Amino acid sequence: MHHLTYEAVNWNKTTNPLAKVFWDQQWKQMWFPEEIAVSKDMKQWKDFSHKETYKKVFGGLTLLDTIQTNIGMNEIAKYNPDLQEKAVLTVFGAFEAIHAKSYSYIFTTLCNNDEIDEVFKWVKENQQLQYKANKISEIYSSIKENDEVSLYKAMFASVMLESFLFYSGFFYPLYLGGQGILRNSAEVISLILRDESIHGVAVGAFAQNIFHRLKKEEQDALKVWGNEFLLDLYDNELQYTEDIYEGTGLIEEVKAYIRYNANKALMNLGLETMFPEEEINPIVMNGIRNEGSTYDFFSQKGSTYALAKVEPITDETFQFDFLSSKF
Ligand code: MN3
Ligand code: MN3
Repeated sequence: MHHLTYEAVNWNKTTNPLAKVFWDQQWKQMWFPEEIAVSKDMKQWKDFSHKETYKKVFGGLTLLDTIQTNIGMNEIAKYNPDLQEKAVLTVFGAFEAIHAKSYSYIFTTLCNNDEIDEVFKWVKENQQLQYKANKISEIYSSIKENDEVSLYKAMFASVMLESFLFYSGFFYPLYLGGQGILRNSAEVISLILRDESIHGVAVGAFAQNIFHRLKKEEQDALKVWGNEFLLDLYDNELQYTEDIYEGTGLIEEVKAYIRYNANKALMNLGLETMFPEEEINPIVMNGIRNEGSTYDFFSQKGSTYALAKVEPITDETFQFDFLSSKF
């Protein structure tokens, strides 16, 4: 019988100080959707005029978080040789499962069974949604053993999903919640967003460590690949936005927000931004900039909940000398 030598994860050694920081922050942010009183949104929901857009937004987000649970974090954790990073990514995966489930909690509260079935059917049939799911999953499923280039690509794809693709969906509940419309559902989204911010920064940082070990030619090739990959997803995202936001009058604002977050994803990876700076709707930005204090902005329950359990995240939380990542 052939024996392999298995190594035990050793947290006594700080081989990777970042892994410990991300581990601590993620657990401090523990939350469950059932702790938010989404049922308080039911009255407003009855008269809400863009239900289709709202349901599609949440359907799309559910699919992305499902992939991130079942394929993304699993595959990246599996092939990442760093045992502490592996543990952190596995914890992130558990949070992805909470995210994916939390949309169902909102659906269950606001919609009837037929409406819910219709959304999940739409998810399988929407071309742009399936396109991005395929593009990202393909990269996740192509990681090879002991191959840093394919692992880097998977991490890059993960940051695209977490820091860029989610935001065409996040826009709507943040935009509405900021105006006191369906604000409990928006609070669930702001809790998800708080996790995704860590994931984007963490996986971006782990990817940067790999990138710096690669040869110049490999780095150059990955930069070209990354730009093409992002632009491909961006084109698809514009079509997706035109489809789901039709009739809301918000399409151009969502597109600007998509470009803003594409730039943020690139910054998380330590790469140059691609799109010029432009103005983002301040209602939506407020939900992003004050991640730690978003909870004053939303419902009372969240405010108490967040204060009791979490130290606010500020720009400084993730400021490391060797990272160029910023919120
Ligand atoms: Mn998630
Ligand atoms: Mn995530």
